[in-house]
Amino acid sequence: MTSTAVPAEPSAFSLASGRTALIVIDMQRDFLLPGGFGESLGNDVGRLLEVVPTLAALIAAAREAGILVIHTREGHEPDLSDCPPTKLNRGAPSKRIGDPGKYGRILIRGEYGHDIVDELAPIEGEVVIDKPGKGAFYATELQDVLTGAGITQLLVTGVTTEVCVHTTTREANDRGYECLVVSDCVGSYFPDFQRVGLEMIKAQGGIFGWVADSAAVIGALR
Ligand code: TIU
Repeated sequence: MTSTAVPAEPSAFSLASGRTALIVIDMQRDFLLPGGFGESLGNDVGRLLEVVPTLAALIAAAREAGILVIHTREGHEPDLSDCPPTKLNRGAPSKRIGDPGKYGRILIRGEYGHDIVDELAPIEGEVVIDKPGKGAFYATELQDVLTGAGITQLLVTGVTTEVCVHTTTREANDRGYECLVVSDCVGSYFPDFQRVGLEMIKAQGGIFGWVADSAAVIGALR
């Protein structure tokens, strides 16, 4: 199997396309559009929308290169049986998970707001992982999907950088996956968290993984 060196920090990332999946974390209307969960937590959701065109281009390049694309969605069963009380109540959100929002019940599976924004909609053959937590491995089939597909490397994208992207990257790193976080395809409501979140990944010799921008990754996929 051939591998291609992606210019990355803290060192070049050796991308083996046959063993790589692109994971797109939680690009859901509830996080990106006004009236959803992100806004109910007091956030300026506009910042996350900036990622959409860049990520759409990376997804297109991955599809073209035959890379497995995996999407995740954070959310809960309609009866909230999989949502711990701490998550429901934390931070006194203006609307809680399960309350009616502009796009249906907030962060509930099957609701319009829970689904992925139109620009990044999964296509046939792509995997969609529904997760109740911030990490994509907790209480999901992700590990089995990756093992079954022979994946050992992840290109990590989505929102938010310091929450679900970080949790998933840390979980993946502990499981032995090589993670390349794509800096302009992850987004945060907070510019400082975006900057420091990326620094934390690549610090200490790449304690959780590597960081590169989408131009570097797309260049290696061609
Ligand atoms: N609040 C926040 O920054 N993020 C989340 O609640 N979930 C994800 O990051 N997907």
